[in-house]
Amino acid sequence: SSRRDFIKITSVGGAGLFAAGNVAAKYFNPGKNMKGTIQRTPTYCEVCFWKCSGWAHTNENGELWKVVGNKKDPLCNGRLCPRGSGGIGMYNDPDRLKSPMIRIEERGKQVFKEVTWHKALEYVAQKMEALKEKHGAESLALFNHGSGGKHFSNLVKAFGSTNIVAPSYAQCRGPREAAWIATFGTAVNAPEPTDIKNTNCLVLIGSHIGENMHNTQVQEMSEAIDRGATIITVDPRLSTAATHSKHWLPIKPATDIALLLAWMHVIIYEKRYNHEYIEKNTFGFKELKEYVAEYTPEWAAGITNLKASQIRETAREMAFHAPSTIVHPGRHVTWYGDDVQRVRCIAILNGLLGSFGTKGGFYMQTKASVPTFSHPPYPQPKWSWKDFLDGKFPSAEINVSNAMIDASHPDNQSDKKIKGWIVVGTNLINTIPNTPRTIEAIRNQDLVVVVDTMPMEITGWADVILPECTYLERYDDLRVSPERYATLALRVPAVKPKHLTKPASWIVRRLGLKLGLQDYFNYSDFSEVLDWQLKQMGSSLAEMKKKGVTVVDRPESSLYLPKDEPVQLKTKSGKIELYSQLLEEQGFDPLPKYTAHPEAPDGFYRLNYGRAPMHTFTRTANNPNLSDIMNENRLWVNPQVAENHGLKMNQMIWLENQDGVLSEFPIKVRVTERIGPDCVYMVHGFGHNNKRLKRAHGKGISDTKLITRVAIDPIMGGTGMRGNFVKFLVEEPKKEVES
Ligand code: MGD
Ligand code: SF4
Repeated sequence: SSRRDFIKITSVGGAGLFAAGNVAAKYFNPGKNMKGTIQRTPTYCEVCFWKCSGWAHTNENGELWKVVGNKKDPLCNGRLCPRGSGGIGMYNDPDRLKSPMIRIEERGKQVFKEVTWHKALEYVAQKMEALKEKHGAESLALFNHGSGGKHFSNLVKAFGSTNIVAPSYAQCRGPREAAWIATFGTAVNAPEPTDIKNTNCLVLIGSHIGENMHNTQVQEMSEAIDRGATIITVDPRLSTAATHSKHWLPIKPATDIALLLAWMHVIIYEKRYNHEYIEKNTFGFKELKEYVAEYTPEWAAGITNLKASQIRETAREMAFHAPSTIVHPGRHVTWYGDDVQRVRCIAILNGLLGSFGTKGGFYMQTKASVPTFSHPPYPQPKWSWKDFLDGKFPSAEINVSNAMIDASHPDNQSDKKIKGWIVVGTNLINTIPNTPRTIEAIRNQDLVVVVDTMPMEITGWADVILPECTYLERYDDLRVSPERYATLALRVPAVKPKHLTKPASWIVRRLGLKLGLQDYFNYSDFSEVLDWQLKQMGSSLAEMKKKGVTVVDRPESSLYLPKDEPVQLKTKSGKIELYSQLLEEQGFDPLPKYTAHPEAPDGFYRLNYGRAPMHTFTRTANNPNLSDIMNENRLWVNPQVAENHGLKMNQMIWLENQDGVLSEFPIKVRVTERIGPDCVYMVHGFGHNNKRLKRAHGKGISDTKLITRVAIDPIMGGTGMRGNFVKFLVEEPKKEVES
């Protein structure tokens, strides 16, 4: 198979590499007059957080036409993914929030009245003052995801709280960051520094690049496939990546650590590592060698349902290509509660293969540094989330969202309590597992403010809804991602905000003024901040508006660690810690241990979930362009399982989990050989129950609602979500479920 049917990314010209005919045409605004002068305005995409930079095109009437990639941006190489091209659907969505609103009935009943911005912000400011008076400024938490959150962080810190949190840590990347820090002294960060462009062997463990559409990774992987690089995919499901792999290992879910230990065993006991490299650069090789002695491929085969010969063969192949081999750290890695240790295994393997800081392995990231616009120092809070954790989750480098739910919950016995929420750009109801607990925490708040572009499940629980305009209608901070090259990308409004929506930068400034915090917002429009920052860096807003992106070149040699010198890392030993002294000191296993996880009860199947290339989490389900391509999720069921339960293709069924929780809506069955008999699979992000989402309401089901059993990682607090089991209900259940 070639990249042609793998990659589904639009090119600058718009014709693109779409497999299914002219799907790209759907992304252009139909019926708009495209004659005359076309304006292009720089932006960077917010449909996911890869942040590809692009150009928004408007016609002579100032109407938005299309968004295309910026050729100069190494994060997209001039091509946006299907979601990014469909970004204008966020702007055009008729269901968008249109006005500030205040709740007029009980929380959660979703009865609001439209109010002016003045009234809404007066209300919020008054409630915030009351909160400070009664519980202290620290009782305010900011839940955020995306660029609006950056503006609100400034406000919340100026107000006196550092209880700021995003789901991208404890529901996503957190375990891998902790594992990497324990092994290499540095986090993986996003975008991942995987040198796929130059690799000869890419190993994916439950990381489905291609369905998980992160632009440059997908582009580089497609090229790697064309170059004939070896792809090894470990997934209980024949994912898109698996179909393009030389080796597919259909592992029994929840047993990955056993496989990873066996791979180490083969590499070490068959002496397929570079002795000199290991000697010079690693710490704890002897301990690791002794430790994995018993973890033979035969041992792992019994646990993983894989063949010992295949485990051996794939380990040899990885070692053969080393150090130009990447064992990918994954992205959404909060699965079973021992996730730091699973990713530690991945890190150790990369350490054994010598791929860290090596061409074709992991490059060393770099990043532009932007001067801070002057403001007074933030007040020192009396307590922060670290104090609330009180030594729990010692490897949590940043705040843990589920711990903030605990701090907000009525059962919180500590004197450190969260009593007010500002939620910006995150649909917590469908994002943090164990929804009933999130709702109990919401009910316990004195104030809930939600800043969103759409009426989502979380806005239904707000006291005040503040409608933000979309990324195509606003300025935001400069994009500075850690990458191969230091880059800056600019976001400029291509069109005026629709309805009464406003940019987060405007909202926080107005709120700041009402709270007497004007010194923290020393500008009248956010463009002044950008211009000042760019001028400090020798450019200007006017110049960047023409370029959209600036790239600082870098000699290739500086991308990798010097070959002849020993590594000097920020670990305790300064070396790659195969044996982690940090974890040992924190009271955890210094070498990762395999533990068996609970199995599905009779008649139940493990609920597995993932991504689709045309959607991001829950945020895109109602997008007119993207729902046109995929408007519901389906339940993948193995043919044998389907036969045992009498299920047919496209039959609508309901699900019930191990705790008796029912799906709110039915889901269509997809009978497919691509999934094994021990789990079922669905794409995350569907099953919306907010009726204001006219396109997405009741389409498919929400995996989150069925995730009521959560295995918390003791090392950093991540929420393991894959230990939930479902059974099939062919008739609509009678029981009403609270949403
Ligand atoms: P979404 O669910 O897409 O992502 O979780 P979230 O960040 O909560 O919700 C995004 C919200 O932002 C939506 O309400 C959307 O309307 C709003 N929004 C979009 N654009 C803007 C904007 O410009 N401004 C404002 N103010 N709002 C905007 C993601 C999180 O979910 C992550 S990172 C991962 S990896 C986890 N994945 C995951 C999973 O796979 N399965 C389950 N069950 N749970 C998961 N939770 C985690
Ligand atoms: Fe946008 Fe796609 Fe890039 Fe994500 S990967 S930022 S959705 S173009």
